[in-house]
Amino acid sequence: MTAAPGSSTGINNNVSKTLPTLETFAPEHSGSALGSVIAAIGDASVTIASQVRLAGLAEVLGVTGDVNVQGEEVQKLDILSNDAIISALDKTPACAGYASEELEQPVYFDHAGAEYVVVCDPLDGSSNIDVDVSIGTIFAVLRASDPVEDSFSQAGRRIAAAGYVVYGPSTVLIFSTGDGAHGFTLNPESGRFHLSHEDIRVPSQGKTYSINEGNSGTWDDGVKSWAAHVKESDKASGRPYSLRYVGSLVADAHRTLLKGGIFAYPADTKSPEGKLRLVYEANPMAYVFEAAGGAAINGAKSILDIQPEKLHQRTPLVIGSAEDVETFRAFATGERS
Ligand code: P6P
Repeated sequence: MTAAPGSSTGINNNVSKTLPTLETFAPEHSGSALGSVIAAIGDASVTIASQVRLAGLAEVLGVTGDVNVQGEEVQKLDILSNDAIISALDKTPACAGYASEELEQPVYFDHAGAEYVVVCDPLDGSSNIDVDVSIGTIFAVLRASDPVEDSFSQAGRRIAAAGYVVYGPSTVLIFSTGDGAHGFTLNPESGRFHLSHEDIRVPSQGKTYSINEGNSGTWDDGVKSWAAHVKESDKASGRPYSLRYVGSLVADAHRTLLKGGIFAYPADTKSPEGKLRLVYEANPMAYVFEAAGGAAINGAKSILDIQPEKLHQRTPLVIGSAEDVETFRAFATGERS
């Protein structure tokens, strides 16, 4: 196959240039304060994508030797990603503050009258960096409270916008402002995101389940019963489901958002509160899934209705197709056995 004119890859890259960009897609946002915050996160993710792509060559692989507030080994790309986002938001007058998995406390910007704050896991799944598995940035935008310090304890239901960026074979930014979810794919030649997934709808039921089966000995009886249920053979209900588990939340969530099915990281005896973080991992994912017609619970109730008590608190997280999440809830609460 010969390369298309002007392209070194054989893919006609001119098409993407006619598609709406992150800035032009939502006229009600482009130029708005909220749009400027989303655009800033998009700009930072372009920088992060280039660093992820060069990880091996730029010798940013490996660890800094430090440990973050979570007690986890810090990968160099975690820090570079966090710095890229802070730098972008520091240049965004609409952003008053930023909280991150990489920071014990939020940072605040000297932006008088700024309307929003951002919460973020700048590089989720970073333990997969060295083995070239898809990783990602997860974010939510909340309205700034008065005092601004109270902004970060708002329940997910109050999110103004949320989404994630998956650094995989392509770099895709998914975001929602509450009514539908949309995807933009980065054109690495232009450095711009172009609309590639308009109005994503999570299928009402899927064919895959995504959970770390290695933890099955630590699950409670309800989760064990659910896991047995999805593995039973029953053609009428599309079972058994296939297991798909990357071990990178953004990768597992993105597949589930587009194809349906269910992702679950339930509480277990190792992680009695769950492993994933409520404010900057579960809430943004829950917001996107509900906006796309899916569901997101902690096993019993909607993630978005949980009142955060601490910035870095953990939660069980179950996201996916509405019917699949409801089946999980029924088993997890003992309604079914
Ligand atoms: P486990 C990655 O470390 C992460 O925080 C999420 O991205 C992922 O879903 C989860 O942990 C994987 O955890 O215990 O299955 O390795």
